[in-house]
Amino acid sequence: MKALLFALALLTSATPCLAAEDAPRLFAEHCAACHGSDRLGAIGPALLPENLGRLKRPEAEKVIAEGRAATQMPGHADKLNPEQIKALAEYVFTPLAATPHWGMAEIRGTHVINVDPTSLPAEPQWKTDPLNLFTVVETGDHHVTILDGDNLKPLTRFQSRFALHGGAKYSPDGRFVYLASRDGWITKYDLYTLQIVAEIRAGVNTRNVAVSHDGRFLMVGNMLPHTLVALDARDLTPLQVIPVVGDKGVSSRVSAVYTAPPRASFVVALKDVKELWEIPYADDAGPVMNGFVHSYEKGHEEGISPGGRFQALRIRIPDFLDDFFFDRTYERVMGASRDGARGLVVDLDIKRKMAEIDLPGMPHLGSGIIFSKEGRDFMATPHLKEAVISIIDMTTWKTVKRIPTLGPGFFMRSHENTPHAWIDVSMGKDKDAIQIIDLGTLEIVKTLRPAPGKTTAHAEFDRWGKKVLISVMEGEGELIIFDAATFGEIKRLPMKRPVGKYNVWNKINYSSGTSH
Ligand code: DHE
Repeated sequence: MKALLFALALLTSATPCLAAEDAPRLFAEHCAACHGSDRLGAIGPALLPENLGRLKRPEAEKVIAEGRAATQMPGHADKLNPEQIKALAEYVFTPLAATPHWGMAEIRGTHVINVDPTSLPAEPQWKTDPLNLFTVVETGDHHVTILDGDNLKPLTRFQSRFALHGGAKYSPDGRFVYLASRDGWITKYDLYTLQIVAEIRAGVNTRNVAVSHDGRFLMVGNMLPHTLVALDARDLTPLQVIPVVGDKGVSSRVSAVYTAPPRASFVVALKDVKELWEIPYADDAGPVMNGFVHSYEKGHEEGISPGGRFQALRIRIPDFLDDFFFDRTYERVMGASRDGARGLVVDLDIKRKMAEIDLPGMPHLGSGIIFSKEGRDFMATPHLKEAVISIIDMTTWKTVKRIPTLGPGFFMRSHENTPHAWIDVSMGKDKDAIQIIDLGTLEIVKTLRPAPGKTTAHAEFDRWGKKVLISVMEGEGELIIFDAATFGEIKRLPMKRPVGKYNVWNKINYSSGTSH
């Protein structure tokens, strides 16, 4: 009998059929020390499906087996068999049973102030144009390069939090840059002294961050948990956690939060509730009308300022919004619906939908641009699922032209000093192509393939609109800099999967050719 049991035990250990319940045990043994027993992250990143972004399962298995270069993640192939590795990869792609709690106490517990912001020197500690710098996010090895836009040489390169995502945001004077990671870390970096000032983890999975136009506040929009978190821009002290709950009691992930400077407010789109929120931040912003979502008593959690400084106004809309874009007045918001079938125009003053836009094919409104033609404003947007750029008349809200491209694309850029817009088509088979549109004729005038076969995307102009920087988004990638007028190549800089790059001047002046 003993021999039979032994043989059975041998058989089961040799059979690569791992019970699902073994995955949590393996995780606790091999991963929890760095990634947290709750998978919310510790010295290593959070291992949740929401945070793993576009990482594919086979890639996850490879990382578990072989480790990740230039990080502290070691390979586990010598300790785990292929089935165990598969089970672990399966486990990290399984959503948590309940939305994790990440309230004021947890947020405060992560706050690090490296430098007293009041002790910083008033002038840059280097000589170049401070308003023509670029912050370049390199996700290949989780670094950021600060690039001098005049001589195209890096000023410095530093390690960032894991998986930065979304546009870097600047203080109104362009001195500080704020970076958000998918894991919820917000970093404040001083461009004058080239050092990190403060960091805080505002969420478990963060969508993006907005900076108030007066530079006083940051508003962080989270997917996990369902919150908005207000921070003091000086040192990132948390001010308030606002639960994102619709008027029927359903909570929602945040799709995006952006600043509306003339309104002194943050505007927030929601993924799971048919509402658009506006959160005024001016000192005299008080309860001016019915419809506030949160009062201190009802809603917000452990706010520092009594009464909850930030109060959200809700606007009911007929759809969930995945992304949005302002008109020049910031009175109107163009939103893309979650199913990608149509667009809505919402008037923030009248507080309701005022038009629908014919926009199938998942428009990527956040990276659209505004340009003027014969005295009228037009908006141009790429689509994630259609090989086309849509041009929308911002007076009639009609789609006046659809420019066929080589494939669906992610990003679009222009500048006040150029007659062109640059797009990528990186979501299709021609992922190595960059196309240039003449905004006068609305025709494609040039297609570039500077790195054949490699994913090439995300253009950004320098402050003068004379140079265009493009990313070759590969592990061993590069930035390629073009002359905006001749389309000729100027320079290449090797980089590790450079994704986004953000010019200080264009951002702080809310250039109509770039994202805000
Ligand atoms: Fe992004 C910006 C959402 C996938 C690179 N992306 C943004 C913003 C949002 C968003 C809401 C605006 C943030 C801001 O600037 O404040 N991104 C999404 C998605 O929903 C999507 C499709 C799925 C997801 O995984 O979240 C997505 N994004 C990606 C990528 O796969 C990209 C190409 C590579 C990456 O880093 O993950 C990517 N997103 C970017 C970049 C920006 C961005 C470079 C900044 C655009 C800009 O120029 O301002």
